[in-house]
Amino acid sequence: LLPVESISALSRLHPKPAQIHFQYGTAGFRTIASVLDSVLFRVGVLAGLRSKKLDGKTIGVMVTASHNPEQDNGVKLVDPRGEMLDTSWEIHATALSNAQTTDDFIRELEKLVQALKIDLSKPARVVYARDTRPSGASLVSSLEDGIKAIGAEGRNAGATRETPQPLTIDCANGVGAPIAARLVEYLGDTCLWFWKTPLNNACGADYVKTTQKLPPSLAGRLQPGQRGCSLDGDADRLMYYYLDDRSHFHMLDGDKITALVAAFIVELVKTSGLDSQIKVGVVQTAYANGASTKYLSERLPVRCVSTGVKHLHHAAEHYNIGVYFEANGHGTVLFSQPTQDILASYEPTTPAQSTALEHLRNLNQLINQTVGDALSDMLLVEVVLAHKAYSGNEWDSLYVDLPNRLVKVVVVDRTQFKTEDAERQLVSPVGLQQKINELVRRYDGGRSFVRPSGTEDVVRVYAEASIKTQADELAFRVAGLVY
Ligand code: NG1
Ligand code: ZN
Repeated sequence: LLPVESISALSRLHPKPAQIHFQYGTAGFRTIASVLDSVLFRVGVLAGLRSKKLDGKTIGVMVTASHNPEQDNGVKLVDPRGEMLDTSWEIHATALSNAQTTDDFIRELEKLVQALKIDLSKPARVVYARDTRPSGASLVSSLEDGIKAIGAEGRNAGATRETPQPLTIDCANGVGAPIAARLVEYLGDTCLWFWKTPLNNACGADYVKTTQKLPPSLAGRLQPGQRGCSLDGDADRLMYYYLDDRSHFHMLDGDKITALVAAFIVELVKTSGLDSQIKVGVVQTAYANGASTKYLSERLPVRCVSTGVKHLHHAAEHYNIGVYFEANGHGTVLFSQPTQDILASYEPTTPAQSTALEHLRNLNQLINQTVGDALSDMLLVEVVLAHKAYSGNEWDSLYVDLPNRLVKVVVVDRTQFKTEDAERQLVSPVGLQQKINELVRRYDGGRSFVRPSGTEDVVRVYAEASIKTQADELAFRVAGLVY
């Protein structure tokens, strides 16, 4: 019942070097990488047998030599609940790895199957990964041969880092376009550049945010799974988006950028061992999606301020590292001067701390802390996505946006509308806020506020609810109260 033919054929591609004795110990097999080829193949077969023995439960295989020098490598097996391989199987691993010829190997396997009464008709599943050693890729392919030889189902959980999909940049044909063109020369195939439409016409960050649609000129260019971004004409706003497998459009706005970047920085500060000295905080406005506020508040301090970059920027200066993006894509990250001094002088004590510190120092260089540089923001997003190996979909899944609706109402005199509490409460016209509150209470997950625009002669009404039709309805009913 053992698939002798497939094992023999593949085993001959991975002969055991003569005069070497292998030993499966606490660290699994670990030695100079150049002699490990046959071991990896045989571990693949063994992992399949172990999975069959455990009724098809998944066995893990990790290809690494941990802190050893780069020219070493190794492999260890992990049992289904993440624990070390059962010690009684270490002997089997050692015996299989030392069989000199393919025939010896087959004989050892038959002995093992019989002695342990392994039911070969059971399914087998193996999940594997490797570290960054140069020898890793070829050792993993030997392992895959072993997994294939025994007929197990293998899943690569991180043996190779996939090259990120190229980014499509829409600069709304504005001032970002010639700069993006120069950037593309440096970045080569990793980003595509595009500026074929008239300035701000059915393209750009504002078009994306207000219509929640892909700029028509990108239709057909952006492939399913790919991400793109739009800057506005003066290149101070940034909107991301991607098409899912079914070509559905998903927008990743300033709130999503905040969540991505803030979570990444918090993680680096913690890993670097600086979390008692460097406090990271977020600034938002009332237009931030409620789901983003919830996601962020569970992780770090969040402040809400009045609309407009000057308010956000000022509040962000009160944190050691302050992250702020308006939902519409204006924003940046600020590192206070004392924080920059700490980053410059801090002496890490472990390799992990040292790597995280280096990332923080580099971020401080990368980010244009003078607000209004959407290309710098874009590079920041790209860096985080690459580090986290996130696709658009994984980024989007950090939290799920609450359905929302923004409407403009033309009124006779917008100066009648006065607010407090970071524009979330109307104090004038008197009595209007109570009416809004009464309406909001009737909607599941309802939230709504009204404020006069600072840039247009209108009053803006924002509403959120747990379902889209309700958010729309709430917005229009509040608009009805304002009008
Ligand atoms: P007003 O018009 O005050 O809502 C708009 C944006 C702000 C900010 C400013 C400045 C919304 C709801 N409002 O302000 O976020 O970007 O323009 O450009 O997006
Ligand atoms: Zn702008």
